[in-house]
Amino acid sequence: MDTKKQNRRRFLKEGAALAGMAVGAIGSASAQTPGAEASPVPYRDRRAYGRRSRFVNSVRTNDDDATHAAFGRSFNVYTPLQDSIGIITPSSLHWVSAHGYEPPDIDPQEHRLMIHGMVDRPLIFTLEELKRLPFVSRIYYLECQANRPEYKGETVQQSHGKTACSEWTGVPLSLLLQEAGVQSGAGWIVSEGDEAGKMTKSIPMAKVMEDVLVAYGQNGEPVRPENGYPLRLVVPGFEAIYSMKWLRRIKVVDRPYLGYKEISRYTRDDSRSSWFQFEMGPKSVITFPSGGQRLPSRGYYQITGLAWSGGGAIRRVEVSTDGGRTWKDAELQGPALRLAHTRFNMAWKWNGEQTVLLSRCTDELGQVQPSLAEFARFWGATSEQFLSRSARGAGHSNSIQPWGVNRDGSVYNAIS
Ligand SMILES: Nc1nc2c(c(=O)[nH]1)N[C@H]1C(S)=C(S)[C@@H](COP(=O)(O)O)O[C@H]1N2
Ligand SMILES: [Mo]
Repeated sequence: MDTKKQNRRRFLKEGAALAGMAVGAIGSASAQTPGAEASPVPYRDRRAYGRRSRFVNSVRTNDDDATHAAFGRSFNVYTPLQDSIGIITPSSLHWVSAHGYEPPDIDPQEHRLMIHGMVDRPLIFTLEELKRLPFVSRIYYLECQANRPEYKGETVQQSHGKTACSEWTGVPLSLLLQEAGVQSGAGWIVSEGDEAGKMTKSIPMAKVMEDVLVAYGQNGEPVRPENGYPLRLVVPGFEAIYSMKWLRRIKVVDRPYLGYKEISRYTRDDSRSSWFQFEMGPKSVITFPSGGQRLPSRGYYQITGLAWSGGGAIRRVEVSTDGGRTWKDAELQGPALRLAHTRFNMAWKWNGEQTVLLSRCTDELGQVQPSLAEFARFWGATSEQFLSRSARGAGHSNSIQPWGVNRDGSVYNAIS
């Protein structure tokens, strides 16, 4: 019998335990902070563009001063994964990383996308012209390579909130390049954004021809301003820095350009290999229960979380409720799409004792998410060096996230 059925049967059999939950013990188990907006939104304001209930107040935040300092005058906020439901991140809660410049306020009528360099026919598109071309919709996650569990956030928003998953709609970049006619000897593109600092990033041609999108749609709406309106690249599975926002120019070239923003972000001077990191490894995290939340009583819970991998689809997620002594397969709540967040669940009866919860995933390539110790060893360092940030930035940190549960039900980050 599969885990799904087993879980359900166990639930039905022991349903009495659930029904017997003391009335006083029923409280909000989520990290949604109570305290609704002062007054209901007037009827006329609710009609034109929908709003969520005034009792729902999950928001993007950033309390990580170190990241702020590192990025200077940046617009960085994280996704509240502790409140996530399903696999799609609402666009309004999609995390934002912007390097030193405010998201620009772009008039779509004025915006142009130029394709030039090693092409037979340089092209300039208006947004309207792009929208006349064949388009596709794909569900892909994005993740910043600075999404590093060893930075020890208190909540899952702080430790893992630089990832989100959307349905992206747009034109395959391969189609535009076929129109332009890529010349022989061209092996890379340089993409450029339209903010004041004109961010650039070089992308290998093989990836471009495989699955890169020039997206104008996000979750059934135009891409949000902070996420790249009116056009962004979506480079699925790669570090999100490749997914150029406010896309205005693509230059076809013979080699990577190593622009200022390309080598000054997420790279290390002592390691040229970090200039060319692409695919993110398999990663999972339990979103409930997670750091900062509180279990109101002993008894039944659904442990739930998200898993994803730059290597493709998630095939398996295992959960341990005893600090790694034993592991059980979690249920993958379909669809488990390639290069998308995948939701996992597992029924758990908390006996009121102190414990540690872990999740670890395996992707379709057979890659298994490592522990922090394994990850550190791979980079010739120790867990302590990663936790103290002296091994700062090595590799794509995808280590297993432990959440500790205290006897009073409080949940804390137990990384060590
Ligand atoms: N034009 C432009 N594109 C950009 C960036 C930027 O600063 N400017 N940041 C990159 C980085 S480092 C990340 S992690 C992702 C963040 O995408 P999001 O803000 O939509 O979550 O955008 C990438 N694309
Ligand atoms: Mo990033």
